[in-house]
Amino acid sequence: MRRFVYCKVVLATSLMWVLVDVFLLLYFSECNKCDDKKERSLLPALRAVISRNQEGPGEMGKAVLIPKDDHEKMKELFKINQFNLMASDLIALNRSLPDVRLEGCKTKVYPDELPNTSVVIVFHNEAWSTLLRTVYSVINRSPHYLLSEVILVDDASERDFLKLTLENYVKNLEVPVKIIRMEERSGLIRARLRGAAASKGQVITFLDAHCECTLGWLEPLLARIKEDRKTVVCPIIDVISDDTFEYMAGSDMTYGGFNWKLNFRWYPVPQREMDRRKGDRTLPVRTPTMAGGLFSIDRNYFEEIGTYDAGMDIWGGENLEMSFRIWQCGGSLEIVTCSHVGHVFRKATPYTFPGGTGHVINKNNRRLAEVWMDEFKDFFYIISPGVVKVDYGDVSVRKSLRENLKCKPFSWYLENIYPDSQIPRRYYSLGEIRNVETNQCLDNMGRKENEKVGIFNCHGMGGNQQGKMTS
Ligand SMILES: [Mn+2]
Repeated sequence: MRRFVYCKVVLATSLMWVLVDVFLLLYFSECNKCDDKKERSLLPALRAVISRNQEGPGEMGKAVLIPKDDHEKMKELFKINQFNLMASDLIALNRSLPDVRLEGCKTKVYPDELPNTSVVIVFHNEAWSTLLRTVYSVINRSPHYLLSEVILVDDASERDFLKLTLENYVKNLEVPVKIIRMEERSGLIRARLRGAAASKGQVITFLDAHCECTLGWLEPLLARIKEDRKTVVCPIIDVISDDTFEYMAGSDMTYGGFNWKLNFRWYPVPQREMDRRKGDRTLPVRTPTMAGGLFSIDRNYFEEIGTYDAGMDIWGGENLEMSFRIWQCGGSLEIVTCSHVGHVFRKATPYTFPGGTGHVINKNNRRLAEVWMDEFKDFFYIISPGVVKVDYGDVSVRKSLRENLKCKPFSWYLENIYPDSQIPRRYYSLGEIRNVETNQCLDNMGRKENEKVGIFNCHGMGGNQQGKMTS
């Protein structure tokens, strides 16, 4: 009996020493710049040890699988936010994540004097667990001297827990969290404008309400803005599965573009951009467009360049509008490949679009095309004939902004920033290719590039029968 007690004591003390060793090891390996007073406290290191020892659901970004018995309930809950709410609710609000950065990113040293940032997060009926996990990941993985505040803009949510419960909860967080309420449903664009106006940081970082920031996400973004204040920067957007909440690293080999219908799309980073960076994948990628959900911008530059087009409704097109504007008006847009932030990508939107999804997006795209695309807007109108019928409001303010900023033409953008665009810089003619005898037209039959075209009865609606003569 005594021997058993003896064993227990020996085991307990050795376990304690192992923990102390792990702690010291982590403390000294994490803290490469130990002269740095700001991060000297033992707390972050301790927290790192604790989070690494967690073995709960979803830790280290692992998938959460719901047992078969709960599948009915799971499917019901899925509909609320169009992601697996049951899985999300099982995961700790401060779950651990893998370090998915390129090796070359882990040892980069950034200047001490970086600008600080406000983080602006707009939400509309967001789930508690995803919203708070976003906030925790920002607070726990950003050096606090770089984080001015977190601003949550509530775009007229209807759920009760997002009211007083949320307000009381965020009071206890380590970083000031401000909640702003829109009086009525206003959409992403106007809500972000409100958040930006209330923010105090030198940089504004916009995030979606279902994100998770990874270790070292912030410094490379701010460092790039410090180097050039007219650079607008995006992290690599990693994928958080909407089914399992598994964390999957995004690629540094894709960048943002768009197709004829002005849909944002990811495309492989072309060779010219690889060559410009001399093959160093840790250097920022110049990207023609951004996805729009996640980016940082110098706050004064945000003002100078004309914030957002407040005439746009709810959501859609604002990311391309901003992308064209930045490039055409003398700034640049980059993906900082050393910064990783996860985002829950969904297959369907859970949001309502007052006025109808199609109408809202057509209106926004029409404003985008009218203000920034010059004669190239015809490509868009020909392929989406419905767009020309929508009332897009008054764009004179945006047109004079373009004039005042002495922005370059869209042809310059296509030539210099997006030469691999589907929209040709030079063309002779646009239209259908019709056999007048049979009234049949060449039709891409919905197939992809470099596949065979087909022949189909002419429908005169453009779309798949739209051709361009380029030489
Ligand atoms: Mn989103």
